[in-house]
Amino acid sequence: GWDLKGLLKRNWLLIATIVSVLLGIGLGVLVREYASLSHLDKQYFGFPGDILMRMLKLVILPLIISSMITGVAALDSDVSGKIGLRAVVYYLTTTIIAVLLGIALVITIKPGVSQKAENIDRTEVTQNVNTVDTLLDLVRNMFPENIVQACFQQVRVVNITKDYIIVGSYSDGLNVLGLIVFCVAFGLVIGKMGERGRILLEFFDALNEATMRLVQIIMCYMPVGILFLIAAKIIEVEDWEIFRKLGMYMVTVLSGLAIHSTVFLPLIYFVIVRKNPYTFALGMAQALVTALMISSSSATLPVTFRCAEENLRIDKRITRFVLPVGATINMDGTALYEAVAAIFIAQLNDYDLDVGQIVTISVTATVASIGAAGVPNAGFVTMVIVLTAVGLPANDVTLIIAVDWLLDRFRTMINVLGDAYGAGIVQKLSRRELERMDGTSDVTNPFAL
Ligand code: DAS
Repeated sequence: GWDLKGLLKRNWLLIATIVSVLLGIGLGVLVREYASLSHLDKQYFGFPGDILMRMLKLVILPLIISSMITGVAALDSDVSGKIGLRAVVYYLTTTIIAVLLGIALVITIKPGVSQKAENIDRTEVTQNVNTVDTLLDLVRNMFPENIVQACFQQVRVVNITKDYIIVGSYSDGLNVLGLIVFCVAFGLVIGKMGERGRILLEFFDALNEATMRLVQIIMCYMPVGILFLIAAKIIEVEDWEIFRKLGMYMVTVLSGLAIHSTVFLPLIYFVIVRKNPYTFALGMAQALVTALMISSSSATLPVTFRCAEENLRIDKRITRFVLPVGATINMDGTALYEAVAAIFIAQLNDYDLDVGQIVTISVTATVASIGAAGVPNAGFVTMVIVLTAVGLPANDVTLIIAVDWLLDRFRTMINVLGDAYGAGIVQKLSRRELERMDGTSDVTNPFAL
């Protein structure tokens, strides 16, 4: 029969989030109607929400450092084989395709751009910075001269005179790109150090676990924070167009996910495996529905395994590596979502992104999706990294947070589908190694040649 208590217990955070979104809307509307708050009062009202945002930003630094270093160091031993390497190439390629698709959609649909104000005040503020300098700036940021400074400052080009580039003004925030480059290099070195590197690896591994536990605690506060963030937003809102924009934002993310999962992934699968990609997806149906229900790739993993091995008959030696690693690092849906969300926030703020910033968004969205754990709302937490990287105001995530519980489900579904296609593709590419491994070809396996 129905285990209502168990159901509530497992989904309490989701239920609390939805309830707090509704309560937040109700509270906001009530206060707006019946109380006249001064500007100061409104700020006080948003206080619990501010605290949530501060907590989310607080974990960024340990999160980037620990997850990047451990991720890269662990890869090194697993990927020694060709099978692992193929999987990683697949993960990266599809993630980047997803990011580019997201960027293309959000730039054409323009969900965050006001319809009315469009051509009114566009007096070009001609900046003295051209594309080359922006890109140089980007590369310069990748190599911070001081790792401690990179934790709170970002170097930017200020002024370009005729003959000199003066690098000097600093903007607040994290030099995310610089930290990532450092951590990847550091992780690679640790992975290659053997025994002696193990101490460091264990240290960062423990740091990663501790940080994730902190994130879990923050998640418990999230319903309270969300309630006030939303209520405060509704109270201060003057331009109701914001809800049209939010709707368009959701449409952008969902259509991106739809295109990626029904066109791009199947196409790649078909080109390499030469089998019907939609029959393949049907075989994964149960895992996809599970992902949609629980918004966690990691928790869906047992079902993903079952579908891949029993319905699609993918070799266990392949699924054993490709699925669990994929569930933690291969997140096409999350990457697409993060890129769209960051550019959406830029559009809301009338913030013109230059080429360097778009590149930064692509890189950080890819990396942030790799860094996101396969648990509910993880992509939202790491999205703040993307915002910080290009200096966008993280406070605007209020709107995004309100609908995250819904988008999270769909992107998780695409994350799981991406892992599954990966297993099918890697199996096809690795048939020689597999045959050599068991001496004979696997006759029960329809994918083997
Ligand atoms: N929900 C996560 C997953 O399991 C990722 C995310 O939040 O984007 O895939």
